[in-house]
Amino acid sequence: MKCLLLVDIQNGFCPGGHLAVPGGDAVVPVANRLMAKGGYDLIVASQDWHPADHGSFASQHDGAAPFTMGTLNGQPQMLWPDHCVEGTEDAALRPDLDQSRIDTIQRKGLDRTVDSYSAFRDNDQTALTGLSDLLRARGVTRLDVCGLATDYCVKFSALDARAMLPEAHIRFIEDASRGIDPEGVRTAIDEMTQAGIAVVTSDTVLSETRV
Ligand code: VGL
Ligand code: ZN
Repeated sequence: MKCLLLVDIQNGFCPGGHLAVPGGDAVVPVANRLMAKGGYDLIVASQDWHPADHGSFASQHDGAAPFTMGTLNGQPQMLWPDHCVEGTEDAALRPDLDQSRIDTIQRKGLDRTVDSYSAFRDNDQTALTGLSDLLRARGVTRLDVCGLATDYCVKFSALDARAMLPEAHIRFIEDASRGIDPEGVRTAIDEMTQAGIAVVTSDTVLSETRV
């Protein structure tokens, strides 16, 4: 069972969005190609979905500027611009993403007291989203992860997949992903590689199904 996890390919993380990732929109055609021709049995898209008063927003901390460190529930927390507020255009999946091929949407970040970069669990690693149970129930043995942003939600989702699905082969698809900070992207790729996650391109994935 081969699964594709598309992380947070939402308006908010693309140019024009509230937490725009440079070149974020460029992942959409690659993701569409992977969904159409990657030979996946299951396609899951995660969606960052915050209440308007989420504690990761700088606006909820007196005088704090976005992209500075603060605290949330006693833990260090990067403070973000307000983004992906539930039900808004910013939180919608990109309209050019072929949603007809997505089997399941996994929302995350609903609890205002903790951030949730990973599609599998909150940052304090307490509450699970249910995605690991779904992938186990579906017998997923191969999981490819890509999307936005490489240095946050993609990295944490891939590392959690590695930890929570020890039997599965996990890959990160580099050209179907973009990051917020170039240095953070390099670190993310190092961390994923060290954890045993393979770094591949969409060409590699598509060549497996090409006849
Ligand atoms: C993300 C920061 C805050 C992401 C989500 O999708 O990478 N980053 N919320
Ligand atoms: Zn968020």
